[in-house]
Amino acid sequence: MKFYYHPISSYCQKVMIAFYEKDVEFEPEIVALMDPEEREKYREIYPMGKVPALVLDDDRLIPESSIIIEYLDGIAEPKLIFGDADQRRKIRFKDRMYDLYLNESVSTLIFQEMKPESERDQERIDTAKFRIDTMYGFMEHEFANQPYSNGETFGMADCAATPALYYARHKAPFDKHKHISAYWDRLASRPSVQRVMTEAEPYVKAILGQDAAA
Ligand SMILES: N[C@@H](CCC(=O)N[C@@H](CS)C(=O)NCC(=O)O)C(=O)O
Repeated sequence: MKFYYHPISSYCQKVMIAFYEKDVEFEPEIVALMDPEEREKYREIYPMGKVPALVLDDDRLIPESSIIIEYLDGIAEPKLIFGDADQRRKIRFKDRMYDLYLNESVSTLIFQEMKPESERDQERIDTAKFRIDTMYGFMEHEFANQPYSNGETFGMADCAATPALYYARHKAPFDKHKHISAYWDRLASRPSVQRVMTEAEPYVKAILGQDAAA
């Protein structure tokens, strides 16, 4: 299967963590999203133009990070969406929370800061900061009692939280939240996460600067 991605993209990192946790082989294909020609070419594969997307050997297209992980769960262990129906619902809920309110907000801060000050949208920045603070409050409480987002076992929501926290470290530091910091240390010590971050590092340094990858 062919995996269309970019190493700097948090949603792609989320899926790559799942690939490496499961040790599933895939053919990686970097999409240079900054290059208009490559972008147009990629739209022939996935008209929405978003990465990640997976194309199976029988040509079925599977876009969307959570849906790709759900597909991978059907073909390889360990399960990242596990447990009974209620537990699986909770995993999907947290995965969405991390995507929509943590990851999207951290990305907003990164992209807004890349703009000249006069062009920044203060309302968007304030909303992003509010959502990050709210998520940190929720996470600090959760991780006081459990090592991973849905209990004792690493799952899909943790795949989503990892890239969000990787980028948040500098844009919205969580070092004053001791339980989130300990959670980050647990995530960062996983071989799957180390591999994804090592592969991303040269791109992160080149695009976002030396400090972003530190
Ligand atoms: N909901 C999608 C989000 C994917 C997404 O936003 N990908 C970004 C990179 S992190 C992208 O392709 N951006 C290019 C664009 O928006 O055109 C998922 O979970 O896969």
